[in-house]
Amino acid sequence: MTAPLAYDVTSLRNAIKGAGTDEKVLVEILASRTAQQVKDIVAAYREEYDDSLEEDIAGDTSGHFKRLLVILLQASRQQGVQQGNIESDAQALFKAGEQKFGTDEQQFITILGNRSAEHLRKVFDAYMKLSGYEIEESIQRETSGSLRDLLLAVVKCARSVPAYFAETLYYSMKGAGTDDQTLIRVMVTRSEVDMLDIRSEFRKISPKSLHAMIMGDTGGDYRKALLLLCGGDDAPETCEIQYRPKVWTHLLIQCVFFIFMTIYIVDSH
Ligand SMILES: [Ca+2]
Repeated sequence: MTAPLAYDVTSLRNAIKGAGTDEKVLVEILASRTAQQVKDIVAAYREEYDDSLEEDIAGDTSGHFKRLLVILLQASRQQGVQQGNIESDAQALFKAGEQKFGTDEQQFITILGNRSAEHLRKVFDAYMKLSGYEIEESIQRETSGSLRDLLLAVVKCARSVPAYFAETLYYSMKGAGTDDQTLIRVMVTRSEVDMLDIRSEFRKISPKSLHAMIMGDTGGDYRKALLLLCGGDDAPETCEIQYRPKVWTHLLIQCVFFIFMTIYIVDSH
């Protein structure tokens, strides 16, 4: 099992088996992972705990939020663009939300849970032309709670996964205090995947680079490890100079982190 996969499996287990449910972790992981990654997570979870992740999540959540999580766990998004459905999907979303008294959440779940990212981006454009709203605005108005968070995460990931993680990292550090669990989880699971793209997206939304913000928000060995996962420091608007530590250094750090977090999590229960 790779370190990021093991980290996902442990994070999901702790999100549902701890006291209460950590919806934020469910949302972040299930909205952003590829179909193959979700399948690997489900298989690794079964191997590790001899439990069904779908049953465990379904047992811990409810309503429309649960329904969309289950669809995402089944990892069966359509492939490519269904040209003939772009307009009708946009209309169905408009009718299910802005044009309806109340909201038909099921329609949002079906379309956002089953269409490909590529198809959804075209639906969002058609939706904007049709309604005059960004789909995010309508989701904000028409839904609430964990379902709203999950729908927004799915939309953001359909638009750009690195942009979604740049935003997640930014809010984990912005303002007073730091959401260390989120910061570590994103850095460990994305460092070998799309960290350079995340760093460049981060630069678009933050006055400081990811590197500089980690420097300011953390300390000691923890900071050193996070900075290694991050790589170089990006100047505003340019990401030309890209420093990448050797792959084995990354893996070593991930392993150390993983062990550290496992001890921390086990210890805190
Ligand atoms: Ca409505």
